[in-house]
Amino acid sequence: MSSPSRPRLLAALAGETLDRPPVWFMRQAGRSLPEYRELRARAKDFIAFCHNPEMAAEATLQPMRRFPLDAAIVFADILLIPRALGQEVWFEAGEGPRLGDLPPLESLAEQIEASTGRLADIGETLARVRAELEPERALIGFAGAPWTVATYMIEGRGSDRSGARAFAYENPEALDRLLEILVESTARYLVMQARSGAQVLKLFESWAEGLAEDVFQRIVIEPHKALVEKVRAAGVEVPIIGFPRGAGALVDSYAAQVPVQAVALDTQASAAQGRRIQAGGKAIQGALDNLLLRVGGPALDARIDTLIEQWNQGPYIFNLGHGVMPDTPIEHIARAVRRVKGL
Ligand code: 1CP
Repeated sequence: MSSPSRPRLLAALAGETLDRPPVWFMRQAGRSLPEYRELRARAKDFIAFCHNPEMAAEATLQPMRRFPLDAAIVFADILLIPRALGQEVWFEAGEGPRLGDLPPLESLAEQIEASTGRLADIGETLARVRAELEPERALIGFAGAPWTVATYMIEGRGSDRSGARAFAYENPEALDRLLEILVESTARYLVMQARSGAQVLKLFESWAEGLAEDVFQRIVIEPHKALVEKVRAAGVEVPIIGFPRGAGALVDSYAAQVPVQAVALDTQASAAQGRRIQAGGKAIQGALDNLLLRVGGPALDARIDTLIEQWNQGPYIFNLGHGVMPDTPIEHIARAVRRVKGL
């Protein structure tokens, strides 16, 4: 069993089966919380918010005060990397991210070294949060995975990714070069986060769906392997969670090949798929439907119990299959956390 102050999340990531799983939620900070909306209204814009360590630390800690969660995730965004590499990024109110034209790849590459320094504010946020957070609650750092970040850089906005997938077929060498640049800059960013207090790192491959097996191998699995290897080569030993959202049947191949400590599963993952990954020596995380969290009621309670029953025979981290929706009632989040913890 874990010692009283060892974070439960770290025990699960070390491969331990626990009496109950650690619990945290993707997008636990953010628009579902009134205190977040109030804080957000005081920031000049979303990017300035992410780069303000005082405000970002506060946003990170807000859900920790409200709910008995086992982990905090640093308040930042996956699109800070393209901006640090020199591509323009802004957020249109109510519409989501917008990016300027993709700069020439070699000018992006020239910015790799400087990009990590431009992200130092996020390290400062992590240090502030770690200093305030109780020792038994873990702090997670994160980055977007190369392909997911590339889809935004290529398309200039959130999309159905067909433009980025077509680019992968039409310009394979350019895409491979872009992914290589993102592997290098993201590895440095994650190393910086671990050195600043992140005890766990998570790679968000939010748009892994709809990829043919050979393409998935080339643009998801290989870059993830290279990234994890680079982080390890820098001497960083903290556990890493990979989240190939939408990978479907290809999740097994991901779990078998990418040397992460845990695979986060999306809402569609089957019980058997999760158990196979655990049997292969990795922890799993997930996969409550974020829509069910919004709906609440007896169906939510029942699904929470089912997930714990089907997966807590091995190392398991309770979470959603995708982030908390902004209009999720706070009482549902509180109720779900209490139920997982048996309170
Ligand atoms: O106005 C606002 O408040 C902006 C809303 C918002 C928030 C709260 C954005 C814009 N990003 C964030 C924070 C954020 N983003 C966090 C930290 C908060 C937490 O998890 O508690 C994290 C981990 C992310 C990661 C992120 N950003 C992902 C990967 C996770 C996922 O949901 O799949 C992605 C795809 C983004 C891009 C992004 N940033 C913001 C939005 C609205 C989006 C999605 C756009 C789209 O749908 O394409």
